Amino acid sequence: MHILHIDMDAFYASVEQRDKPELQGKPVVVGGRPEDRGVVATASYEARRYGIKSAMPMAIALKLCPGLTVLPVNHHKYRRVSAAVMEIFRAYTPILEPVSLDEAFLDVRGSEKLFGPAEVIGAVIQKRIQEELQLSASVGVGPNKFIAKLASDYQKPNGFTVISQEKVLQFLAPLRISKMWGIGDKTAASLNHLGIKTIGQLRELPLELLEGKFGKHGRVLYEFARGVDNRPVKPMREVKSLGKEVTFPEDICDLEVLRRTLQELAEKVARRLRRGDLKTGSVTLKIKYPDFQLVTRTESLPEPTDLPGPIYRAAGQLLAKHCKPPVRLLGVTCGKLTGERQITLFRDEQLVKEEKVTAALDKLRDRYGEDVIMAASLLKKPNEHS
Ligand code: TTP
Ligand code: MG
Repeated sequence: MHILHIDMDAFYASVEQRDKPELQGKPVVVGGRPEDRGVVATASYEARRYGIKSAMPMAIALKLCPGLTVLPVNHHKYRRVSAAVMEIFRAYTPILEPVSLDEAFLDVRGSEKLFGPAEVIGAVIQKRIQEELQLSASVGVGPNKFIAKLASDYQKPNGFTVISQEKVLQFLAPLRISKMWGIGDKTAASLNHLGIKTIGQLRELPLELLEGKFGKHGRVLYEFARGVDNRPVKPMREVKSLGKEVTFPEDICDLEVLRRTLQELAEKVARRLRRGDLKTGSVTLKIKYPDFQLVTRTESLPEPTDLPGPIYRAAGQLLAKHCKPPVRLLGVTCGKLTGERQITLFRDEQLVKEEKVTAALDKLRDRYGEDVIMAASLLKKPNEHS
């Protein structure tokens, strides 16, 4: 019993209710606007009482609960809160596997001598999240990931469920198969067809039948039904660099095409930096020639950035200096990543402007997808390029 699964309750909505006390105890959802055909990202537990759920069209949510407060998604804020939650987790074990912004697995096998048994660690973490962040989390403790995840879900919100090895079979038996990991609508429908609704009933099916019906996945179902799960908690490796590259369908001689490709790569890498709340202090240009010879050149930046402009300019200078077309592959990698917000006294006018434009573009991308917009210069024909 060394595995914890911790999941924040109604995460986005709880963060908003915490920051706007007048919304506490009220039905609140976070998501897209009904006039944009937006959907619910998450609903407060008060809103769930009206039948409102994640992924439901906002227009329907408003019909179910006319007094509903609808708030936009504030990714930046949730990422910040998520980082604080993960930092609390990390204080108790380095074997930490974040699954999404608001949930993670922890393997505390090596920490129990120091902090006490797994359930004590779970209780301490839950209390710290409440006291330090004014948010509630549900904690599951079990012998493996599968059981810990079901346990954290068992008594939400603010749940605390410990399932020891001896209790596993008894705990699983009445649970609906749709709660099981890896059972999607299709598998569930096909099992329902056999009259199987609970994990206890699933356990009665022989291995051969499950393998015959679901292939490799059949064995997983067989084992999960018995509470067996040998997947390790995989600690997240620290991100040291972030890069993006393209191999051209045919070798490129035109420097202008290479420059535009660089700009696209810079846009993408910068967007990934912003998503991770990271800034880069160095840019590496990677060039592979038709004979597979590989050249990399690195340039430090005057100040850390998460904007495409400075990344593109540094990469472009390296390109002008070192590149001898034709080129087979081009890549841009950002290194020297930092997480902390840097305060700069002297802001470059152009950068301030770019920051504003980039933030506006990010909003559109969050709403409509990555590919809807690109920098205007990417749309220009080569001879129009300034
Ligand atoms: P969940 O942990 O699935 O949901 P939750 O934290 O809102 O509620 P609870 O755990 O108490 O049942 O997801 C975490 C966050 O991820 C959620 O607050 C919003 C976001 N999310 C979406 O944006 N879209 C979705 O469809 C889902 C399920 C979640
Ligand atoms: Mg959650």
